[in-house]
Amino acid sequence: MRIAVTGTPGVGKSTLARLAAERFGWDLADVRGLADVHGLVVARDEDDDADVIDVDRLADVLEALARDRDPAHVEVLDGHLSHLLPVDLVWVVRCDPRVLEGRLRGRGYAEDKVRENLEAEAMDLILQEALGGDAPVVQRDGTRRSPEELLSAFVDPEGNPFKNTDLEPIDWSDWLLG
Ligand code: DAT
Repeated sequence: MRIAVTGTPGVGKSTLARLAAERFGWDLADVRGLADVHGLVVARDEDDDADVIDVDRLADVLEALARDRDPAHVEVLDGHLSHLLPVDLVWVVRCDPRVLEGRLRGRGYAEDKVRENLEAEAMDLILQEALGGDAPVVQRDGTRRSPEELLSAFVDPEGNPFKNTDLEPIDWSDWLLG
């Protein structure tokens, strides 16, 4: 089975995905790396300073790979597009825009790119996209949790990722209005 670890850039996806893979012996892959390996980074969006990935074709590749896999085998798929790919479960990691802002600025993102990502986070954009898919969606706020605490909020100690499948309530509309 495949778990998408998704969320706005900077929320802590890679940190969580790496920790989960290490803790439970799961495989780890990231969307950007897979797209690269399969020749599916199709363009570069200079305005957005981001690579454009052919998500539909990557979905076909991942579908084919899953057919050859033992269903008990767990793979975590890290990336802000991972919820658009064939997965069995989606983990949406969240981070308060007031904290996320510092992380994105620390990455050297341009002002409009920082703003765009903070607005997307405050408006639950990725959560809404994920809810439009077929897989169950779990949402957790990582703002005041260490990576360890965040992992424990997604998965039970035995590594059963289907134990908690609910959406933690999150409302950052005050940030949007402020
Ligand atoms: P993403 O993969 O979503 O872009 P990341 O895992 O690279 O995010 O983390 C972004 C930054 O935030 C990085 O400097 C590590 C830090 N970070 C990640 N998880 C955290 C957590 N739970 N608490 C505090 N800082 C965290």
